[in-house]
Amino acid sequence: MTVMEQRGAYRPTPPPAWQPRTDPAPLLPDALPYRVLGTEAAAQVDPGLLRRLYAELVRGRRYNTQATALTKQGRLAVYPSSTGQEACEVAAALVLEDRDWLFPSYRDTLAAVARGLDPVQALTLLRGDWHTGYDPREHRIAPLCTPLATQLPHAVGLAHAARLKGDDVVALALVGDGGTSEGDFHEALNFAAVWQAPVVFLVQNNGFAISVPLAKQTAAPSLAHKAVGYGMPGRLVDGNDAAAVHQVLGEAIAHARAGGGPTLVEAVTYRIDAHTNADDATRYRGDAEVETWRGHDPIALLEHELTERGLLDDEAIRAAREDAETMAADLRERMNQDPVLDPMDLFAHVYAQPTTQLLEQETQLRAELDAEADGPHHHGPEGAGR
Ligand SMILES: Cc1ncc(C[n+]2csc(CCOP(=O)(O)OP(=O)(O)O)c2C)c(N)n1
Repeated sequence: MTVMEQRGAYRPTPPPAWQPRTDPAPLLPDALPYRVLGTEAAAQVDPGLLRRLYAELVRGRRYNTQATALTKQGRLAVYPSSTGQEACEVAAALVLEDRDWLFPSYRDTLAAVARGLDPVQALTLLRGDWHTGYDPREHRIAPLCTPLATQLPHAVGLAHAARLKGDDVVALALVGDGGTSEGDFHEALNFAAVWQAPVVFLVQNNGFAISVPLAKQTAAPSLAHKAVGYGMPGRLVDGNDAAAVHQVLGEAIAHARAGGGPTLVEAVTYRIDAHTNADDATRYRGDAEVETWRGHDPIALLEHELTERGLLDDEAIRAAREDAETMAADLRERMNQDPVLDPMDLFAHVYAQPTTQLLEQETQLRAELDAEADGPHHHGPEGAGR
């Protein structure tokens, strides 16, 4: 037998007990971010929904500029702006049913406001007044999460528990591009897929994790591709196309609700403002890049579609802007009032059973406040202890 004949006779067999698993092909994201506005798909979208999205985008942009202004006036400690990302924020809020849950990060106060949360309550945490500032159960909005990606395992846990209880609830969790490099992202996606939990992950890829550009923190072909390794579908969408984000999230939520399991959606967008008011973005990115993205503005994209098709006239544009001004004036006025706070509230709702350390600190603070109430000169040198 020749060597070639021997080779021909060789039939490799798979390792023992190996079984083919999920076919990765259907899980792969599209090559290009999905678009609706400016395409034929736009004609399929309910004009009422497009107009609603438009009004909310205009309001959302105004909310962002007002909140940023409040940081400059010392009325808000910090504000992570979502200017440029309003399409993701608004679509995420509008696509959910009342019974569903939203799991936001610190950048997503707008999503919470668009879901119905009072704008002042949404900013309580960022003003530094209170732990969360609202009752998460009232609007089914989990606390705004500052530790990156910790909201994701919470979302999976809630979704899985709801399914075990037979409740028709889907959880939508928001996270940034930087957050996808966290261990919590991995654990959340892994368990979500293993349990087929009714949860949808929306990654707002806004280009940066503070000053770190995406290329410096992941080598993945796209963030949507990360889904495939966990065995769930990944979808790539233009994050500035509100109709596209709404559609893709809507499909993912319907899939989850029907028992089809989780989806990872990557929305490609851009953070127009600095990371927060404490960041100087000119130190790590050029004006030209920002200008390019201004040319792909979520409000302009939708306004163009609506006006082209005669679905929005000057009067409707004016009404949307006026409504946004009214919201901003109300926010300004209420945020300019000094909040009445009880420092002892610091200890409320931290643990169901307070720790010994916490109880000690509580006693100490109580004593300091009592001493202060007795007279301002009782605690030694000026400013000591405070
Ligand atoms: C666990 C953890 N590590 C680090 C930080 C500090 N930190 C705050 S925001 C941020 C960048 C996050 O970027 P990304 O996830 O892309 O979200 P974006 O702020 O762009 O919305 C970092 C590193 C944090 N909040 N939590």
